[in-house]
Amino acid sequence: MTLRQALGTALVAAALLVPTRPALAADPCFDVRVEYLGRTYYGNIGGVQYWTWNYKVIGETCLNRGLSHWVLGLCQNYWALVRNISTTSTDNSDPPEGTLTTYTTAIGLDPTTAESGIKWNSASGNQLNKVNEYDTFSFVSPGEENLMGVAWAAKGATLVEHGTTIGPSCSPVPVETTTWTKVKARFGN
Ligand SMILES: [Ca+2]
Repeated sequence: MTLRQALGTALVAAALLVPTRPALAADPCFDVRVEYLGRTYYGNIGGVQYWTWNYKVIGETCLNRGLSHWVLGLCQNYWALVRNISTTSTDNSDPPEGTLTTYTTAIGLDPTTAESGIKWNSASGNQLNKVNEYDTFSFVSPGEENLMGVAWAAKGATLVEHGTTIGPSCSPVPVETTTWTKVKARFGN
């Protein structure tokens, strides 16, 4: 083809690549932040200190896709020790949609965000889908406060956001208290 024909073909192809959408349609956006609200002492279980860890997830900047789920990074060493993962949040941050939000929970690898730890899935009630709307979360786990930060990930529609917050450290790994006699017995002496 001639140069003019080639140029025309390229222009048509370029025009086809321009997405068409209603002028007023908002681009999908999803932005939350995770705030660490501190920990309270839970108790001594088998010689291991347990704490209740508290968090708040808040919509910010631009949020027109609801929170599908979020994951707080937690070392695999602690997975079997975690208990009392919260499944509800009651708040007045979005009154028209109600005060109660329920979540299902899981522990492990979330393939959609590639984050491993505690996962909260939006289940029913008032979904977190507005700027300044928030829900609160908690769980009980051992671990020192890791001021270097632990990872989190959150997903709304196809949008994934990653960040860091404060949470249980990966080390030292909690160890059940034992006696020298029991240790020796374990090794047959
Ligand atoms: Ca809402």
